[in-house]
Amino acid sequence: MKKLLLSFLVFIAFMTTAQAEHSAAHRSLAGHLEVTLMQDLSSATIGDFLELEVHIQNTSGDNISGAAIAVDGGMMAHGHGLPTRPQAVELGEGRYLIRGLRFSMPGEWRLVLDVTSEDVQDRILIAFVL
Ligand SMILES: [Cu+2]
Repeated sequence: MKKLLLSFLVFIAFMTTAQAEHSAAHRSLAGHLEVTLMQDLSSATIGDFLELEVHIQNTSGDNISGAAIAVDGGMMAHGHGLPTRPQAVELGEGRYLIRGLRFSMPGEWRLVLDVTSEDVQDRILIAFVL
């Protein structure tokens, strides 16, 4: 019985980890890019500025360097965009820091990242609830 309980707990722990990893990785709309968010946006504090680090790779796992990222988004249900104009800066090795993000109210938000590099142009949609 103890053994059964233990394997059940291991299974739950595995499922939780797998789910957390999955929710952080986003495939771009045209399928060229895999974008990993280094923090969970749904745990953002409403009204506070935050910085979001993202890791951008192609589907072969190569880092995307030298990309320009245009940041947009908003709340579909309320018909408004982001309250700020966030900017992305490149950190190197496929990592970028998005500064100036602020989510002003609870509800369903959408973040849109338009990534343009030498070889690739694609869009990432990130939906989350605050
Ligand atoms: Cu709103």
